[in-house]
Amino acid sequence: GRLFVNRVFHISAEKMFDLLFTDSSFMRRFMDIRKIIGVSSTSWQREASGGMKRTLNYTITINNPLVGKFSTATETQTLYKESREGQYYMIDSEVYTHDVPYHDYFYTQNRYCIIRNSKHKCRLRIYTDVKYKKQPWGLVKSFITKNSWSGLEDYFRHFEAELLEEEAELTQGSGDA
Ligand code: YK8
Repeated sequence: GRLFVNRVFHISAEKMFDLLFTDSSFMRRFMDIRKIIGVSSTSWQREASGGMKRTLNYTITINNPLVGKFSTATETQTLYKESREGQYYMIDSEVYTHDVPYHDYFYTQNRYCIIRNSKHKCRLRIYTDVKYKKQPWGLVKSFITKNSWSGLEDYFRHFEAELLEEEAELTQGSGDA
């Protein structure tokens, strides 16, 4: 896997969770810019295991010439029961892209860790892995992996940049920099 984001933000852990994992205006705006459309989401539901789960469905716009322009996707997010409100949040997200070539072979697993650093700061880590449900032919596998990494890198670089903008807006004039 790869660590795409690893940075301290001048945003509290609680606020970071809200920005990323609720229907926040930040996420709505970001999805808008990425042309992720038709977003529907369940609410967070308690699991028997003690964790929480929610599922998102949406259509992504792809700019990879090898692939069609759109794909529907399903993202299942699990908030681990070890998470502590305001202190530490660990969320695993599994993303299935249903309309890309070889979609029945792979999915993407993103792990988000939000760790309280101080009252107004947290560290955000985003770790990504491409997972295989069945083993494709070697050449196909490297093709999938390569194309997934480039798409993911582009996405998370943009995501980090937008979060930095959000941080700047939130801290503006708050006087506790
Ligand atoms: C989520 C992983 C792979 C996929 C894409 C597939 C190419 C297939 C190549 C063929 C287009 C928002 C990605 C990047 C689409 C976007 C997905 C996003 C960024 C030729 C084999 C969507 C996080 C996420 C997870 C997986 C990403 C896909 O919040 O390359």
